[in-house]
Amino acid sequence: MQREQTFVMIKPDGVQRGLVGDIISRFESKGIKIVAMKLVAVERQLAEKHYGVHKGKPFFEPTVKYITSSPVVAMVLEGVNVIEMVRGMTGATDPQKAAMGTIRGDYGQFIGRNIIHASDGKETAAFEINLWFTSKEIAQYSRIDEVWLQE
Ligand code: FUP
Repeated sequence: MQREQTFVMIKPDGVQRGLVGDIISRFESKGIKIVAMKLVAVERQLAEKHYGVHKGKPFFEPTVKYITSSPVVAMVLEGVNVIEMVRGMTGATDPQKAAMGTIRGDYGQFIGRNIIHASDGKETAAFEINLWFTSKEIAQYSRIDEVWLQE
């Protein structure tokens, strides 16, 4: 059981629609630890790097415009198997296809406004954490309920 970290961003629609508290609450209630968090007015250069793998695709430009249109909440979450667990909580990329009970399934309707981003693997998580945060911004601490999360 290896502890790992993942990068999560509540996108502009999530912030504008007042969903930040509800979304963070889901992670907290699941027992996932927040180790870094900030509100960011995203610059174009950062957005282009973040979505670099999609450069040249038709949705690249609209997606960059979307996440630079209004502030986002960026965070690093930590826990055992947290990358896969958070992707599961996030749901399918297209909110129309995302299962109810997932963040995109419960709060979204359209792929171009899908509320949240979460790293999709170990390498992506390391790249995105390093892109959005300095090591000084990431805290190391124990959560008091950690002993109650596992046998
Ligand atoms: P995800 O990992 O679920 O965030 O999805 P992707 O990395 O495949 O896509 C990144 C973002 O591009 C999505 F959040 C929304 C946008 N996108 C589209 O608008 N249309 C598409 O067909 C695919 C992605």
